[in-house]
Formats: sequence, C-alpha cells, structure tokens
Amino acid sequence: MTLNIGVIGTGAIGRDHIRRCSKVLQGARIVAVNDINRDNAAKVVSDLQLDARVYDNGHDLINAADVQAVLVTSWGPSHEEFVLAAIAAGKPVFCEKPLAVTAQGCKNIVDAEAKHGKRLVQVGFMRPYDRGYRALKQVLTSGQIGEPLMLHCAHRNPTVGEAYTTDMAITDTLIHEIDVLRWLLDDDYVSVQVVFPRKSPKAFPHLKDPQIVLFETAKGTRIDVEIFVNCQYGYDIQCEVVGETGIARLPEPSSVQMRSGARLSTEILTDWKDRFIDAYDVELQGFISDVLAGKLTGPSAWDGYAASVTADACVAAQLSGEIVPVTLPPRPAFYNK
Ligand code: NAD
Ligand code: NAI
Ligand code: ISE
Repeated sequence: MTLNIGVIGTGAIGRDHIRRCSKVLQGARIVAVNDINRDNAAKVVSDLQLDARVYDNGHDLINAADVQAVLVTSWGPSHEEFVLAAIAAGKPVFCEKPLAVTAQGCKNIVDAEAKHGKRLVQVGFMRPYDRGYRALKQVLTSGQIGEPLMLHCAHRNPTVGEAYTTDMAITDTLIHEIDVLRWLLDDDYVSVQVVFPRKSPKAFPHLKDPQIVLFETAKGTRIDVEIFVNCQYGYDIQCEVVGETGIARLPEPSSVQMRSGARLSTEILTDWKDRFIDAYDVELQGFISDVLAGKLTGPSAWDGYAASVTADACVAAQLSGEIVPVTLPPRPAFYNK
C-alpha cells in the first residue's frame, strides 16, 4: 500500500523531506504541497517532477480527500495551528521541531490528541535515529563506563540569518540536545542556567552568540552545552560523556583522512542537511511504515511538550541569569510505550 502525503512548508527541510519521501523511501508518494510563498511550492513540484497539487492554504491541504497523512515543515510559529487541524481531521501528522513555540502550544496538541484517543503526532526529533547517538547509548546502557557523571556538548552552525534571535538558540537549536540528551541518559532535567561568554563579532548585533547552557538532571548528572551559531568553520555536533570509569564520545561523521601538502586532515561538514542525512531517512521511513501499520511509535507529542517545557525554562534563564527549575508534569499513561 502507498501512503498519500501532503506537505505544508517547502523551504529548506520541506524540500529535502519531499525529495526523500518521493525518491528515497518506500511506501509513500507526495500528492499535495502548500507554502505561504506559492512559488516555492510550485518550484518543488516542477524541480522534482511530482504529480502533486499545489494548495493555496494549509487547511485545504489537510482536509483534501486524497491526503492520508501530513508533514508540517513550515516555520515554527505555524506548527501548532496545522497539527491541531490534522488531529481534528483524524489524520496522522509528522511535525518538524519545535512541535509548537511555547509549552502551552504543545500542551494544546497533547490534550487534543488524548481527546482523539489514539496517537496521531510524530515530532521531527531525528537524533535518536542517528547511528552515532545509538552507539553512544549502547555504550552507556552496557555499563562500560559506569554511571554518567558529566556531559560536555557543543552545537555549532557556521552562520545564521538576520531573522535568528537570541531565544532561537534555545527553541530552534538547543531543542535537539534537550530532546536527545533526555533520551540518551533516560533522565529528566531539574534545573538550568544560561551564561553568555564574550560575544563573537561575526554575530548580528541583536544576537548573543555564543551561549553556554548548564543543566542538572534528576539523577544529579551535570551537562554543559555550548551553542555557537556563527562559528564560521562548519556544522559541528559534539557530545562527550564522562562516566565513573571512562569517557565515551559521539563518533565523528566518517570522512576520508588525507595526507597532503604537509598536513594530515579530515573534512568537516558545513550543512545540517548532510550531518544527519541517514537519521532523517530512518525517522521518516519509520513514520510512513507506522502509519501504514496503524500505530505510531516515534517521538511523540509528549516528547515535544517535554522539550518545550525545558526550552521555556532555558529562555527564562537567558533573561534572568538565575538558575531556573524545570518542572515537568508526570507523563500521562496514554504516552507510555
Ligand atoms: P525554511 O524557512 O527554509 O522553510 C520554511 C517554509 O515554510 C518556507 O518555505 C515558508 O514559506 C513556509 N511556511 C512558513 N509558514 C507557513 C505556513 N503557515 N504555511 C505554509 N508554509 C509556511 O525553514 P526550514 O529550515 O525548512 O525549517 C522548517 C522547520 O523545520 C522548522 O520548524 C525547523 O525548526 C525545522 N527543521 C528541522 C531540522 C531538523 O534537523 N530536524 C532541520 C531544519 C529545519
Ligand atoms: P525555511 O524558512 O527554509 O522554510 C520554512 C518554509 O515554511 C518557508 O518556505 C515558508 O515560506 C513556509 N511557511 C512559513 N509559514 C508558513 C505558513 N503559515 N504556511 C505555509 N508555509 C509556511 O525553514 P526550514 O529551515 O526549512 O525550517 C522549517 C522547520 O524545520 C522549522 O521548524 C525548523 O526548526 C525545522 N528544522 C528542523 C531541522 C532538523 O534537523 N530536524 C533542521 C532545520 C529546520
Ligand atoms: C535548524 O532549524 C536545525 O534544526 C538545525 O539542526 C540546527 O543546527 C539549527 O541551529 C536550526 O536553526
């Protein structure tokens, strides 16, 4: 059976997900696209030679009779509206992170899904599907380095556009670490503090960059994450776990080692699309297969909510400079695996 998918938002990641659903993955076809900028959507249809209709608004796409599942890849502030509309139509929906830009927005989605009575939402947290993070988790659960005591992490982008603001370092960028480290450690955050080092002159004047986010978890593990979105040199994701008896690091992406011109070197990626390319394929194939099988199993609306509650605390910590508690209500039984 083939799943008919409609996509709202045909920017950078929307285009890339349309490419993978139509050219790489099994069991799906793109039948409908929409973007607030209609030319964007029409261009994707012609560039990828899709047999898909271009809709003038996302709600008509969601309610179209031939659309069986929806991908929401528009910009963050529009996610909540489209996810709620998909739930109201009873259609499965894959929503890129963040699920909504506030915890309350995510809670509205959790409540609507619970009222519907069956999981319909998967959030685009792809790092738990990454082979490197999975290998790192395997080392931790096997006990090879004892219990994790400290984590040193970095999330670096070469540059960001002028529309990127200081809070987006949390809601758009750190949100990946917020999700994946909770999964990696099987732990919850209890408090957070944000400190600002000397500002990089490469950042736009309104943006505080870099930033350091310090978490404490329920089990007492301490985590520092450097977010540096104008680092210039590449797209670089680092994660080092210091355990009781050893240290484990996230593997670097594979790259040819060269000896040339009196240098020993390996390439560093520059585009986020390439760094987790396999993980995006696996997460979306999982969504398609789960929808066809009638049961979603990937990152849930509750995971999106948990990340957003944490992100709200981080943004409050950016503003106050204080240590801010992170308080997550207990997970409803509906979301137990
Ligand atoms: P983008 O700006 O390149 O694309 C967004 C597109 O959405 C644009 O074409 C815009 O016109 C369209 N859009 C905005 N509001 C819309 C609306 N209401 N209805 C229809 N279309 C709308 O952004 P992007 O980089 O593709 O990011 C899109 C989303 O994907 C964001 O939520 C982002 O956080 C997420 N994302 C996730 C990852 C990841 O690694 N998981 C990577 C990139 C982006
Ligand atoms: P983008 O700016 O390239 O694309 C956003 C698109 O959404 C644009 O084409 C815009 O016209 C469209 N759009 C915005 N509002 C819309 C609306 N109301 N209706 C229809 N279309 C609308 O942004 P990008 O980088 O593709 O990011 C989109 C989303 O994907 C964001 O939520 C972002 O956080 C997420 N993202 C996730 C990544 C990941 O690794 N999972 C990586 C990059 C982005
Ligand atoms: C973007 O939206 C992503 O999700 C990327 O993975 C992240 O590195 C970047 O900072 C975000 O803006």
